[in-house]
Amino acid sequence: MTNRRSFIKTAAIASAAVALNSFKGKPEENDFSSKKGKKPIVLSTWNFGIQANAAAWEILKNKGRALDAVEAGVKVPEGDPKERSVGYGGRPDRDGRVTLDACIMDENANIGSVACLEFIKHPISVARGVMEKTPHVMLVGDGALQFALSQGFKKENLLTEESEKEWKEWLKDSKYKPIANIENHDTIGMIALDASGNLSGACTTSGMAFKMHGRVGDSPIIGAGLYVDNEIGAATATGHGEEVIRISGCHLVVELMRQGKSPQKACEEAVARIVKLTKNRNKDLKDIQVGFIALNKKGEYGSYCIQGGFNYAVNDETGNRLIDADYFLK
Ligand code: SD4
Repeated sequence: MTNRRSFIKTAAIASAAVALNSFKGKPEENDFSSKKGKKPIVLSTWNFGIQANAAAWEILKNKGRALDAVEAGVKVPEGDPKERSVGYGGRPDRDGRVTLDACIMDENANIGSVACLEFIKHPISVARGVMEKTPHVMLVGDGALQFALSQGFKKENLLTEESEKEWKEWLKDSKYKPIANIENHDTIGMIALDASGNLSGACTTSGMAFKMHGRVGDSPIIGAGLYVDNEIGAATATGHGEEVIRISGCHLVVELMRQGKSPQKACEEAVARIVKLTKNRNKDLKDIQVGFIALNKKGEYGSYCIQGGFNYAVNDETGNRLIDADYFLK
């Protein structure tokens, strides 16, 4: 039986729901699912986002430019040989070659990208060079290397003993089957909003371990692994690049925010798109991991992924912390 007190409670909840539902003007303001941050703020993928954010924060807290912050931030894991899917120490392709992908985008939609770049420890800085010093937006393979060398980057061996050992172990079966959150857990995508209210982003990776030589994932592709629209927000992705490219992932997330979705809802909808396509294509969702992080112009942010296990780091004036992303496959 409904007593008076529970009736009043139910009625109050119902009228609050009606009030929310009848608010049609700006859907985003009805949606409290995203987390609130305050500029300046920086977000990046995975555990090593903490160290990367710390480097970016040094620039952001001194009113520096988001573009400089994201470049400095992602250079931290790029230069760390212990990080096995980014830059130096990254796992090689099936021919034993470490080939790197990276891209960068600023508040004026300037873009630069390199793909399948060998022997250069900081592909993100080469991508920035492509953006600032060439008439193009993307250089690949030998051309990217040639450009890097012309800009004074040093040619180095990026295959560490550990990565070589793993590759030789892999060669015994030579089975290409990326494992969600294991082989593919190291791409760093970073997005930042600076004190002047400008957004920028960077993304860098050695891609899927033991990929075919020449394979390029989403990370160096503007619109797939990274997108920034200074009027709206920014997004970056990690995981199976093929799936992110299929839906133009980060451009989609930003466009969903443009339509009024919060960063959280935008990430959820992009993941839902991948889920649907995976089912349509009769593929097993359990074999796939994709995670998005998104930040809007107000400093609100969110994240969503297919499987549990993905986390991201957030740094603003309240500190630098790791957050576990919510996920679809529960
Ligand atoms: C790729 N998206 O090359 C990258 C891999 C990745 O965490 O994100 N790893 O497909």
